[in-house]
Amino acid sequence: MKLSCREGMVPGETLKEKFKNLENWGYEGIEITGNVKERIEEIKEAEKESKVKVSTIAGVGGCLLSPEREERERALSDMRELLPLCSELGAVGVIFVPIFGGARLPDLSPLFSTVELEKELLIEQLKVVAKDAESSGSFLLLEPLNRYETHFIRTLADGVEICKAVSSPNLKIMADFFHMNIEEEDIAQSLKQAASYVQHVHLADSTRLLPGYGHTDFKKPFAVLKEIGYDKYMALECSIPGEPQEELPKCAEYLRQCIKG
Ligand code: LER
Ligand code: MN
Repeated sequence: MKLSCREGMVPGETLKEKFKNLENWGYEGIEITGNVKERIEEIKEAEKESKVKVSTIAGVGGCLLSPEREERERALSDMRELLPLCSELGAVGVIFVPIFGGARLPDLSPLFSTVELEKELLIEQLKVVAKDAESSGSFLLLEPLNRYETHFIRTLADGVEICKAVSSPNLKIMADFFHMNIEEEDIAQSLKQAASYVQHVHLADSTRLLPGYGHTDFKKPFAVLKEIGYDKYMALECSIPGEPQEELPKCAEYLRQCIKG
């Protein structure tokens, strides 16, 4: 398991400096969160000089479940643009959320309820864009959120159901500890059940602060990740209560202790 961190959490005047800081503080990855195409040369340059690599890319715009065709197409074209950039950078894949907030499609009962319609529309679009993922060799990473951020895919099992319906080796899910702390009955157990589909992890404590600043138990779920042979990244996605230059190295150490068990 490799530790990564969202780029916005890392101090540094330049990307190179952020990479250097993360390397010195015990991290192996960085999660890039936008304008990747415009910055591709700068990112590659920073990667070349550092042991830190790009773990993942977030920042798909639009919305796959919008009633507006342009918004759906924006999401699809962002995914198509970012997938080959992931392969160029050696990143695992592109993170996407099917929809934030409430439903925007109509309720077509008795033909389709809103959620049935959303599922069908999501699956049909993912079947197409998953082909791009397959040819790029990178993953599309579906992220379930919690009930306060989406009405739709909220558990790892919900995400796995979509992956099974799409049936592409390059469509997987990612597991965010903050959302799981709200939605899963047992985080460790749900990771075990979704094992072969989990290709990325977001880390935050129950408070959405750095791990260690809340009541989430990281040891048991990490033991499951070890047991299932998870060897990809776990990226911090949270707020830092203090000075990042002190807190980020301390957090890497805390997480390594939790991984040891
Ligand atoms: C939002 O809460 C979140 O967890 C992000 O990773 C969504 O992309
Ligand atoms: Mn997340």
